[in-house]
Amino acid sequence: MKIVDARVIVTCPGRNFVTLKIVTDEGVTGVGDATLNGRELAVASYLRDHVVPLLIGRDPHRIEDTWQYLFQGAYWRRGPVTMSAIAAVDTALWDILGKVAGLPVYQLLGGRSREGVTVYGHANGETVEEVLSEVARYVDLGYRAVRLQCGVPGLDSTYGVSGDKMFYEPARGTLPEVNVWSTEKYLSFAPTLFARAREEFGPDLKLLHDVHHRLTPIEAARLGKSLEPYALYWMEDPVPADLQEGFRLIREHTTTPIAVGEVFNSIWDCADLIRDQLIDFIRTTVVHAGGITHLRRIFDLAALHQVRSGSHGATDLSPVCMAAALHVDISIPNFGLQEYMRHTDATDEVFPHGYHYADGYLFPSEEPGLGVDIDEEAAARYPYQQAYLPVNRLEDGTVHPW
Ligand code: KDG
Ligand code: MG
Repeated sequence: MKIVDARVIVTCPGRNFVTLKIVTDEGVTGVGDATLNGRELAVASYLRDHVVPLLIGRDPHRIEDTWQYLFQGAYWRRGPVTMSAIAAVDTALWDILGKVAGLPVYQLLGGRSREGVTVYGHANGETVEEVLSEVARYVDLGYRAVRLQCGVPGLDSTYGVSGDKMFYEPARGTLPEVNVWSTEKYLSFAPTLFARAREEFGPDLKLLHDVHHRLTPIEAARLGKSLEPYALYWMEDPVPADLQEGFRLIREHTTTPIAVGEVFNSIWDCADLIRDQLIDFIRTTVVHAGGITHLRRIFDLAALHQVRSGSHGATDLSPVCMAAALHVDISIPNFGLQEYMRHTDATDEVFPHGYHYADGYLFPSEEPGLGVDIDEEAAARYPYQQAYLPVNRLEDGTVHPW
């Protein structure tokens, strides 16, 4: 079997997605997500101009060899653009392999380790009351875990808090929006939200919070300590992810579990964090961390060090990524939690998929391969629209330096 074609499809059914579709001489096809929010066309060009020509004529069964060939061969290693492009190829090859074998991809990864994939949703609102009523909505839908984000009194807008419910779209506009940030206001307000949530929903519901990299290590340590009475399942991205040493300081001061990794793109971004047990959850995912092959490598290292997975699953990761993530989640021993932001109806129309949600769990498709595809005719009806992620400024106008 040989690869005869690889198409890069850019579509915007509510938000931009980049998808690679690989076609073989036997007519078997595979899909991979290559979406990098706010920088989509860079990955599309990387694929079209530099990767697709290398794929034509290759044997699609050689997944590991293709991964190494693209990674080592580029010379310029790592980075979100390169790793998203490699991820798309890798994911599409696993999809093809599953179809050839007649098995869902999770069976090729070692089979089921659990019955369903526990997911968390996003409850966000401008006020505590609004957030709590969103949490109640998720609880009614059967969710066992919810991430809470609230507007900070005195600040006009906060990253991660939007009018969108059930899905989440931080990128918009032909220029980045500006959010204003105050660490002092945030730190003094955050515990109030979780005190109320515990009061209202009791001890069993898993409560999560995303700091979006806004704090210094000592500030994050203070936040973690102040949230200890409310037993969070995790505190996410407390400090900028590139400052690995900072996590040691947080760890020395608080028992609030730490999750990080959505902007990581390789095992080298988190090897020290995992080996030194400075984190509890690694949140890398298929599309930004080199595909199923590399994500498995990261999660296997994590398993050796009692670190669990918690893959990123925001709306800007396409249903192709979600489908692939679920095959990994259901099969690995050290699964923790999967983020699940739903997609719009238009996105679901462009990406028909067989995974489904029931009672707090997602279930991967049982079809051969990943169980997801792209409807190219539908995709063509939604042309690319430029959109940027927002920028944070402090109250005096300084661009937030981390
Ligand atoms: O594109 C950026 C989003 O994916 C990010 O803001 C979402 O932090 C996020 C999360 O945890 O889902
Ligand atoms: Mg996050």
